[in-house]
Amino acid sequence: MSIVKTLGQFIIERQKDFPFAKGELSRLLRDLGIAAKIVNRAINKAGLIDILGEAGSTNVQGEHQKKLDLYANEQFIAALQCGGECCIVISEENDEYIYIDSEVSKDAKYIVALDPLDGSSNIDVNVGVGTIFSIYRRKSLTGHATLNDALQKGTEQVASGYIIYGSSTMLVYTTGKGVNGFTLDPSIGEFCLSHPDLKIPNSGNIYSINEGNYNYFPDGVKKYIKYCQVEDKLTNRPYTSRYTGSMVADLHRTLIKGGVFIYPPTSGANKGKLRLVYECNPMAFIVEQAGGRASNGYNRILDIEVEELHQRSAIFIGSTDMVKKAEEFMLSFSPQT
Ligand code: P6P
Repeated sequence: MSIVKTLGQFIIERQKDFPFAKGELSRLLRDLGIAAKIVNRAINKAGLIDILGEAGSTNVQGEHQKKLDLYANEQFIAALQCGGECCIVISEENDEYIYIDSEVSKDAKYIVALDPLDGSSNIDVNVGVGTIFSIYRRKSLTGHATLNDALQKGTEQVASGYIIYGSSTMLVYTTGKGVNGFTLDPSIGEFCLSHPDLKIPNSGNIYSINEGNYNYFPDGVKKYIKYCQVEDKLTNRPYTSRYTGSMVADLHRTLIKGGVFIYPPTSGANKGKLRLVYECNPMAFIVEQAGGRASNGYNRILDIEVEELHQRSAIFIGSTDMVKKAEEFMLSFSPQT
């Protein structure tokens, strides 16, 4: 009978990967795991306790109603405030960064960037949604951490991960020593190691993009989509198209099965839609650690300079061979200006 290894046990066991670690990162990951379980409980009950509603309305109990993404945001920020290891939180739900000014966090050295509930518009149709997190070490050594500590390139991440609230709830993360996946066992309320040392296939046959925007795509993307659709037995084409509108769900499938996920620039949004700091960078760190590739069609995502908290970026991410092929089309038909 195989021994169940919980997230907590795994984190402690892997602490030896960081000889100078004093347990702060381990405690930070634990705090995120606790918030994930609380949010998971709310998502699973959302249809029953009527918290799907729009913010501002009241639920059947007459309580002030919170949208689930606001609830998720509050839960993750509360867990980080109580945990004492985080000094700044960046969240999709907050225009400005949140400085955690509390006695318990006075020596905190980590910065956490969050998309607390990505794809939340899919909740009421029961499509998988997720939380994405990215962890940095503050650069300043004294005084209050500032915006300058928050604006760091993806290569500076010390850890990143996501939680997918799907048919099962999983937490997948990396600290730069590979990628490991944990599935929540509701019967014991623990995330248990289920996908050790995850590796993305070098190639695949699934392309994932919102083809409804086809007319607004750069020529390189249009030509790549046609390439995916042409029959060619040698290269396993035509590929299959899969797109849920939830980045975490699409990228989790891509990580497990292989494939390419693209959210390109469009004529209406020349930087793309997805956010660099709390969507593209954390997912790029994970996919690269699993052996894949992530770019904006021209440059490595993790090398992109971060100039503002809610900066957007195009993203081509997934199996190395497929991302490289898409980049070839971008270079040939939509050269970087
Ligand atoms: P579109 C969800 O709103 C999200 O931020 C990502 O999770 C998802 O990949 C993308 O936007 C979907 O955007 O324009 O295809 O609906």
